[in-house]
Amino acid sequence: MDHLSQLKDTADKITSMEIRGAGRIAKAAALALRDYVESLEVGSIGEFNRHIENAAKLLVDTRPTAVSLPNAIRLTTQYTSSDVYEAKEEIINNAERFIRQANDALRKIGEIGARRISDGDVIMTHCNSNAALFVITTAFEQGKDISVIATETRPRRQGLLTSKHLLDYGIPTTLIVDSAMRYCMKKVDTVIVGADAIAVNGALVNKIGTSQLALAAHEARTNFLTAAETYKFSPNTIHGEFIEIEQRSIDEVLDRETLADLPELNVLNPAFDITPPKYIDLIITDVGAVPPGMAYTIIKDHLGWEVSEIV
Ligand code: RI2
Repeated sequence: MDHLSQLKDTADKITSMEIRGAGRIAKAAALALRDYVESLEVGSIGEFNRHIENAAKLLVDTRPTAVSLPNAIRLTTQYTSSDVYEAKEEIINNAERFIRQANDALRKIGEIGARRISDGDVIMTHCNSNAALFVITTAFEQGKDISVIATETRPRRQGLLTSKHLLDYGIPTTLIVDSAMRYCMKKVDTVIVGADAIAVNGALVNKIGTSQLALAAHEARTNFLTAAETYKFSPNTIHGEFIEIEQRSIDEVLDRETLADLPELNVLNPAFDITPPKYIDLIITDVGAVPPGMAYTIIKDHLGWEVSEIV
């Protein structure tokens, strides 16, 4: 397979969710750009720029919600040289740096988040978040006797991936259907989920059902944490932009036969929802455990975007 086909293959895998999870898609995009650039043979910097723009667009268009994707692509494709060879080197270095820092961020989030987990805690998590799992497994490796309640996470049932991962570590895990989250909340000490995006006001965009989980935790006075690398914060939201909620195929919800039996049925399949900052106790990032009100500072200090730059 040539490198453009490989790039398209990565884009298709992100769209179909064969590669999924906000962090994983960001790293896959950075890697795809690195490999693409390595093989790119062009005659001029103008041609090079056009190829990079097209490649970036192909990747960024795959999934609209997880801001990790445009952030990773922007950080990877920032180059200053007008010499093709040097510009290539810059992109390759950027991609490798992004992947290295993203992996390091997970380790730091694990360390910081594990301090919020006590011996004997019951933790509830939703969907399948690498960042949230790093917190849970780090706490377990520190010798804390913990157990986890994992929500199934319809329609794609990522809760099964989470359960398998935790069981492989030897962490006692119970799977529940999503609608049992409030019923089971009374047993829970801490809820921890991942993040597809954090807006400038500290609102969390994460897998559909997260906002219900946050409400149930709030009502029960249970801690609600989200684990988010700094590249999951959305710079565009300081420009007043909304974060688009991805609507996925209804085939994920019902099989074709059932749909054929109910031709007049409308089915919706929003992939994400928004949890207001007032329901979030802490955001566990790689630069510290911060309240949602610090989102702007993270965007400014760690992504380099400021309100003053807006024209
Ligand atoms: P990590 C996932 O999205 C889930 O919503 C999860 O909470 C979030 O990405 C963050 O995952 P999807 O790709 O980056 O399953 O922490 O739609 O792995």
